[in-house]
Amino acid sequence: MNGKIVRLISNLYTVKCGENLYECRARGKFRNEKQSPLVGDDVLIDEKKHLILSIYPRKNELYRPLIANVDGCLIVTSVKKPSLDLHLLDKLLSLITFYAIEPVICFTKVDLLSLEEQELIADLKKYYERIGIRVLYNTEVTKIKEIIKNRIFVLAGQTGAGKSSLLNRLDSSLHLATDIISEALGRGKHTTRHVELFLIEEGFLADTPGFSALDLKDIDKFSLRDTFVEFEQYTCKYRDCIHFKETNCKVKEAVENKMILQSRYDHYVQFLKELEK
Ligand SMILES: Nc1nc2c(ncn2[C@@H]2O[C@H](COP(=O)(O)OP(=O)(O)O)[C@@H](O)[C@H]2O)c(=O)[nH]1
Ligand SMILES: [Mg+2]
Ligand SMILES: [Zn+2]
Repeated sequence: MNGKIVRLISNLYTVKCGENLYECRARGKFRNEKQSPLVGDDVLIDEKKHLILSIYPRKNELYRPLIANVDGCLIVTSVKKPSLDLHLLDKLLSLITFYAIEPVICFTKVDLLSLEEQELIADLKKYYERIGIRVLYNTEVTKIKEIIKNRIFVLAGQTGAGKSSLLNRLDSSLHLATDIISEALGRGKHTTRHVELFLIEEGFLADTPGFSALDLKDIDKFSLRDTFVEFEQYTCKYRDCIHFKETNCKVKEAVENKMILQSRYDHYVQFLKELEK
């Protein structure tokens, strides 16, 4: 029978075949082949012996969390408490774009802002949308569900940004613990390997926050440059212009003319310097 692995606790996999769930173990041969099934894998199982027999080819695999076939990442970004962190947002956008996964920005806690502050967030939303990134508010449950539909998404974002609350909003039967305190108390749970995909209507969302421990150091400077997708439309004097110390740089001109957001460019230069170190 064909199915998808939706949960792994210690060495026990839960495989979803249509509407049914099967608890399976991985066949011994995987260990010899130094391969192991991952959450997100499409697999062939022997449903009577409760064994995973083989893994279908993967589109990609993430290490944190360990999930295969990831289509997108919801970057849960709080605008207050914790305050808006555009440096982190741009870093996550670059990382996710580099891994060829679709980033989607999800702003939370806009209700804590004054109307004036809300305008600033709306402007920011427009900028990121203009460069081709989808941006939503956590209140837009229907739109978020549409994006996840038939795909696998992971969450990213700081502690307290509202990731668990978002999952609860998407599926009120989940009752996930929210708040920093309950999360801190739950730390012990992470000693066993536990990765789980929640079925949100017809899509999957991982409960484990991804990307937080990753950084950009494995990326070369040209790849970093290319993750800033809005730079691509400018043709500089030098074809391999890195838009930093070069003269006649159209990207730097665009920053001066406010066509490119100053914070985006500043973060780009900061990441570039981190790579050079
Ligand atoms: N006012 C407000 N509070 C929120 C919102 N989303 C989450 N919270 C609160 O922020 C705190 C942290 O949320 P949680 O979901 O645990 O964050 P996580 O660490 O990213 O999983 C909790 O007290 C939530 O009730 C929101 O949109 N507005
Ligand atoms: Mg949480
Ligand atoms: Zn340039």
